[in-house]
Amino acid sequence: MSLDQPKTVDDEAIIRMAERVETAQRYAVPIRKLTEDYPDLTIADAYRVQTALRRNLEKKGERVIGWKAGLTSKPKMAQMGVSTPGVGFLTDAMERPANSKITVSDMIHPRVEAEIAFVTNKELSGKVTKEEVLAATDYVQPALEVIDSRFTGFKFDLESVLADNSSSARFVPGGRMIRPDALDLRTVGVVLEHNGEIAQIGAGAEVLGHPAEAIAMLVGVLHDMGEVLPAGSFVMAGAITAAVAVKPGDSITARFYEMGSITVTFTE
Ligand code: OOG
Ligand code: MG
Repeated sequence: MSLDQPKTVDDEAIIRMAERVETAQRYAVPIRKLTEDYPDLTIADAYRVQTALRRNLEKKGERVIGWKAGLTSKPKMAQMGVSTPGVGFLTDAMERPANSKITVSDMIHPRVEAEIAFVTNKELSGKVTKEEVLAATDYVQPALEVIDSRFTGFKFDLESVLADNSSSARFVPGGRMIRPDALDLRTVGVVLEHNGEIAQIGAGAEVLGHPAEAIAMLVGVLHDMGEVLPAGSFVMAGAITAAVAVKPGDSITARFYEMGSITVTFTE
């Protein structure tokens, strides 16, 4: 992941792009991919847009409580046609409790993912190994993520999706909180059920070989952005399987081996 590419757009254009993404998010109205208007947008530029969006939301009172890695598994890369992982930020306003009803009318075309989340108890910065991630992990737990691309047709390229905060929309921590050394996270299986039918099946090793590798990747990207991962962060490692589209009336349950399960339902 290299963020030392040349900047192709000035700060004003970055701010305009961040506003476009924020407006699409607020009114749940899709927009064109940013690269249609800024074809030379680099990954570094895309993270500048994401940072501008983060600052705007913070100014409006949202609190960044953690981060997410995305596009870290082959099933996700194949589903989206993007083969490089990325990161996004999570705010308190995106969090929903397990067993809750999640509204969909304030999203464009939501999809659900089953993930393993890490809660840290030490700051992580720079280039770290998966062992260092595990040593800085207080506990791991299951999470559902509801992603919602702000782009028409849920179609994007790497630059556009990173600028769109990696499609972050809602997240639902749940299941059991367990010590990271109590289980081999590579062999934790997950069964994702959609309206009671099995929709996706996978195991933790889909995520860059080990979910902690995704957190190490994320810390490296944060470093390139001039940020660290503070102690007490909630960090999702990325979807283990392909994402499942949901509509009002649907229910989703993710059952994790030894880590419990999470159910949510969706309403208009
Ligand atoms: C990008 C976000 C992917 C994950 O867990 O892989 C993601 C997208 O697919 O819209 O959150
Ligand atoms: Mg995700």
